[in-house]
Amino acid sequence: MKQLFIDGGWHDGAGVTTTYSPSDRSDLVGEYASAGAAQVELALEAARAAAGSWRHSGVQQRADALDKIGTEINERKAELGALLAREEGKTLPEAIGEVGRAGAIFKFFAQEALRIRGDKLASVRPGVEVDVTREALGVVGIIAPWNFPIAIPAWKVAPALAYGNCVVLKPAELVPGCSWAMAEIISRSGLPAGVFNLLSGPGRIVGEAISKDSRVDAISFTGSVGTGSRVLAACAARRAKVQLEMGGKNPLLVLADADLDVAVNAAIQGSFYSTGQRCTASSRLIVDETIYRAFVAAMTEKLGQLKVGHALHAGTDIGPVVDQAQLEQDLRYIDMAKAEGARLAFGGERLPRETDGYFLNPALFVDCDPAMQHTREEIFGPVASVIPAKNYEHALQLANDTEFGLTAGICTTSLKHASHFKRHARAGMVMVNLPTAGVDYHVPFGGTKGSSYGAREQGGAAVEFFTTLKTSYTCA
Ligand code: UN1
Repeated sequence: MKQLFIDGGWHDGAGVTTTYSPSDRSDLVGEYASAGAAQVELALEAARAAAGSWRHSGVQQRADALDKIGTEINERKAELGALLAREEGKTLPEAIGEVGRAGAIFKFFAQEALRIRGDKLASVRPGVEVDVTREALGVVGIIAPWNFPIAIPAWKVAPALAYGNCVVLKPAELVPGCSWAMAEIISRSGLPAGVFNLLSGPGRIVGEAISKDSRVDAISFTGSVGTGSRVLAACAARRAKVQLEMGGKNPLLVLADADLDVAVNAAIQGSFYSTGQRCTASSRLIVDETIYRAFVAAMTEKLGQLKVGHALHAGTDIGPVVDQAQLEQDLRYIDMAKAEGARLAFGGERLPRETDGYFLNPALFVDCDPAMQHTREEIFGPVASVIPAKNYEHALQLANDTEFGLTAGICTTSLKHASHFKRHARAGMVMVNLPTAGVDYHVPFGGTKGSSYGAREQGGAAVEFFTTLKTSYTCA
């Protein structure tokens, strides 16, 4: 059994979580200790105790540790990618790519630790100088989702450590293995005891405890709207800093002048790769009437060529759905879409394979009306809705008619429409002639409206969440 990492040592939990591959229910991935109240207590005490000196640690020490972690993650990309693909079900190439992204993130933040900037200003009072500096928050609780089992923990843990914070990481219960592997690498990176702690376990025990405990200065959360709202309420009640990344119902516009191949590739990738299990997925395909028939025909043809299967098998394009509950949710929405009168142009049924896994044929619904419920709620599966639009202005209005605002894409050869869309799409990230999912690691990530709350993640923007400002006045 793989243990919890607390205060520089390995500990048993209150229970054990056994994980099985969604590609093959007979493939036992691992047994992981699951924290109870006693382990939460140990970890919070350890993190609190370490925070006092870690906040004043040298930036070279932080940079060296993060760089070492990044190097080992990169060196073990194939092995860790295979673990990720087995545990979560994304295809091996996608999984290896995600591990590489995690390695790159650690190396990026290793360097960012050396670039913590401040300002020096003249005071309005002659003879007085003002320094504005950034300081660590203290202890940061991290609650990570299952769909990016190593990249999301990495993009929260690396900046937290780089800016001098101690960390308590709670990975999603479905994917403790990738965080365990990352924690094991971190355990050998030279960080002092208590600076990084791994608390795998259930949300109702670990997630709730760290959200409510005053020893945790801030929470960085990625997950569902429902859980995010509970985390927000717990943090608000005790005035803790919080950042939330939640759902999306991201539009991808296909204008009359789009390059059809570019649009179809963007839509296939954005809607169905990673089995559609991304908050950045292109779940609403808003297509100009003049190109509509050609687009739908090209999409169904392309979908027919995709191989849905075991995440580890060569040639698989789309892996399984992550678990039974998610599969049931996907199937419920597929039934709902049919009942609402959308036309199923492709897929939507479970697929038998030689192994017992959660294989679902990607579903493409066409002739959808923007009032239909399945076009308004996040499904988080390989299900996309094609909505016809009269022209660009209509498409833009449909794109923004959502409670979410994470990403928005447009396929067009018109500079005028692309530029207008970049300014008018109500989303935190806009993509032109690209899928709405699949982002760089060195630039800000986050959304508007119901998708996100608090400061942006990733890139140089991460400093805003993981530090606080101090203004010092000196009369020399
Ligand atoms: C991506 O599309 O590259 O949970 C990243 C998610 C997002 C990450 C998406 N927070 O799907």
